[in-house]
Amino acid sequence: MHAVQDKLDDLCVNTIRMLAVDAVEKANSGHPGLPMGAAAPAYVLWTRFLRHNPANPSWPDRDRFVLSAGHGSTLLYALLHLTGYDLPLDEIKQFRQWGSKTPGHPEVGDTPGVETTTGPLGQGFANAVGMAIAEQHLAACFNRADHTIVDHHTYVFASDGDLMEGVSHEAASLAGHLKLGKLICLYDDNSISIEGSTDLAFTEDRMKRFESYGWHVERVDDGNDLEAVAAAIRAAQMETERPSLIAVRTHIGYGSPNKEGTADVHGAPLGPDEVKLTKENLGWPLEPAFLIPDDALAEFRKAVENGKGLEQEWQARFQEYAKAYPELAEEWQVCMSGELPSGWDRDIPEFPADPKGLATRASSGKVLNAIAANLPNLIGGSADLAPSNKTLIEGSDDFSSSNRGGRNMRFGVREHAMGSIMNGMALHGGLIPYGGTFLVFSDYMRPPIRLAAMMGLKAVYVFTHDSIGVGEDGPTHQPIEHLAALRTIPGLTVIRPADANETAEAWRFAVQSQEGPVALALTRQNLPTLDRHQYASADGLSRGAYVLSDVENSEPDVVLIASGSEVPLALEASEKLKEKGTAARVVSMPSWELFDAQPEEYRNKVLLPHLGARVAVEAGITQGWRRYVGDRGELVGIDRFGASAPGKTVYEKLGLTADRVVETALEVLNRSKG
Ligand SMILES: Cc1ncc(C[n+]2csc(CCOP(=O)(O)OP(=O)(O)O)c2C)c(N)n1
Repeated sequence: MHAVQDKLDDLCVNTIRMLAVDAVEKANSGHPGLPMGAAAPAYVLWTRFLRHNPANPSWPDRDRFVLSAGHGSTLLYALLHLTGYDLPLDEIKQFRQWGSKTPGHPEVGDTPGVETTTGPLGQGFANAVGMAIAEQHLAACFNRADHTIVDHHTYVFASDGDLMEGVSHEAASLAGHLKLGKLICLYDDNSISIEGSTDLAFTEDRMKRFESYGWHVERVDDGNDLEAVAAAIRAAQMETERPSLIAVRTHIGYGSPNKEGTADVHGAPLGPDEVKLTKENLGWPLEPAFLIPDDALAEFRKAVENGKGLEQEWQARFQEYAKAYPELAEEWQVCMSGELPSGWDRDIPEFPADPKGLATRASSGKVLNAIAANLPNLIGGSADLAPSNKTLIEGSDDFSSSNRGGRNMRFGVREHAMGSIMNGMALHGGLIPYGGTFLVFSDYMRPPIRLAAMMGLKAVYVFTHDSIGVGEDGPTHQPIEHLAALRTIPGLTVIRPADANETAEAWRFAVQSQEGPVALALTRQNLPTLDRHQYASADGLSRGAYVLSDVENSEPDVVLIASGSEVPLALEASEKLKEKGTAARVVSMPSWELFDAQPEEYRNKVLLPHLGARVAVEAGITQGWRRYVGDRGELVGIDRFGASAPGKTVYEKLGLTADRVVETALEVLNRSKG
C-alpha cells in the first residue's frame, strides 16, 4: 500500500480516523473500522470536490452527500465537525449519548449537515438515487439556457452491506436505466462484513454488475492513494451520461496493528491497548484523546470560506435569474420552502351522489390529476401498476433519460426502491413524491415507509386493491394484516376513504400535511358515492372519524364504526336495524391517527363511550379495533387469510355482510341489556 503522499494530508486523514476511534472508545459502542478504512477517500471527496456550505446546510444547490453505511456514522460526524458545521467537538465526545447531536447512526434533524437517516443498509444508496432524480427534474423545470440554478452532484458512500441489500440492486438498476450521470457512488470495497470475509456470501463481480446496469465503473486499488481517488472522482464527474461507481479498495480498521482487515474492528471499540498501538503505529500522540492538530483543522476549515463563496456565487446567479424570470423564481421559492402555491386545490372535484359510484382508486386518480394541474412539483408513479393504481398524471410525460421534465415516474417492479427513492426526492427538497402499488405489497416497501415516518417526510403512498374485494387473485393479493401493520408505524397517517368525496379529502389532507407521510388505502371495487345532503359532509375526514348518519333527536342504541369499503355495509346494516326498531349511528372512521389526535371531547361525542353497544367493521384483521368499541363492543373483521373467488363471494364467505353486522349489533345490544 502506498503511503499517504503529503504530510498535511496524512495528518488530516489520521485526524478523521482518530476522532472516530476516540468517539467509539469513549462511548464504548460503535463501529470504528469503516471510518478508519475510508477516511482517505472521504477526505479527498470532502476537501477537493464536495460543493457545500457548512454555514448553511440547507443551501438548495449544495452537493448531496449520503453515508449509506450509516454504521460508520463517526466518519460523517468527524467530517461535519472538521469542515465547520455547527457540530462542536463536545458533541463528538457525546457520541451515542442521550440528547447528543451524534446518535449511533446519522439521523436527519439531529445533526446539521446529515442529509438522510441511514443505518438500514441499502437505504441511503437508494435515497441518493432519489436525490439525483430530484436534481435532474428540478433542473429541467427551472434552469433556462442562459441561467442555471440547479446543478449539483449526489455522492453516496456505500459499503459491502449496502451493495448486498436488494434495495440497492433495484435502485442501481433504475439509476442506470435513467442515466443519472450526476450520481457518484464511492464503494468502500474492504472485503469485510460482520461475520468475516465477504467471500462467505458475496462473490459476484460487482463492477460487472454495475456495468451491466449501465453504470460507469472505476477502480481505485489503494484507497489511501489520494491522487488515484481524486482522479477517479474527476473521471466520474466527466462522465455525464451514466452514474458512476468507484470501487475503492480500502482496509477496514486501517492502522490498527492487530485488527486491520478483520471483522473484529467492525462493531466494537478497539479497546485501550489497541488504541494505543494504533496511535503509535500511525504516529499519533497518545494524549489527549479527540486531538485535532491545528494544521489539520485549518486545512479542513477552508471549507467554510470556500462554501461561503460557492453559495454567494450561486445567490448572485439566482438574483440574475429572478430578474430574468421573476415568476419562475417565485415558483422556485415556493416549492423549495415546502409551501403550497395558492390555488393548488381549486380543481379538486366534488363528486355527485351516485349509488353505483366508483372505486376509490378511480376517484383518487381523478383527484390526483386535479391537484397535479395546479401543483407542478407533485411527481410520482407506480411500481408497474399505474393502470391499476390510477397514478398517471394525464398529459404529462414520463420522467426518463431523455426527458427530465416528465412527472410520471416509471419505477418498474421495484416497490422497495420506489419507497426509498421517494424518500430521497422528498429529502432533496422541492418535490412532493407519490408512489403506488397494491396495498398487499406495502410489505415490500415497509423499510422506507418507516424511515419516511421517522424523518417526517412528505410522501404519499397510493395503495390500491385494499381488501379481499380484490377477489379472484386470491390470498396472496388480498391484504389482511396490512392496515394494522401500517398503523403501527409511528408518524405515518393511514387513510382509508369510504367514497369519492372522502378520497378527495384524503388527498387534500395528504398534500397539506406537514406531519409526515400519508398512506391512502383505496378500493379496487366500486363504492357508492354517498349523498352528502343525506349524510354528513366528507370534510369530517380531516378529524379522522365523524358521524356520518345518526338518529334524530335521541341517542342511538348502537354505534357502528367502519372504514373504507365497509362504510356502505354499515349504512346498509343501520337501515336494516332501523326496520327492526334499533337506532344505529354510523361513524365513518377513515383514519385512526387523525382521530386519535382529536380532543377527547370530540372523540367522545363521536363514539359515545358510555354506550356499550359499539361494533367496528373493517375487512382486515381486528387487531387494534377493540379500543374504539370498548370491552363490551364487538368486531367484524377477518382474522385469517383470504381466498380466491369473486370479490362479493369472498366478502360473503368471510362474513363481511350487512346481515352479519346487524346480527352482531343485536347481540351486543342484548348483552349490554343483560
Ligand atoms: C438492513 C440491515 N441489515 C443488517 C444490518 C446490521 N449491520 C450493520 S453493518 C453490517 C454489515 C457490515 O458490513 P459492511 O457493510 O461491509 O461494512 P463494514 O464491515 O465495511 O463496516 C450489518 C449486517 C443493518 N445495519 N442493516
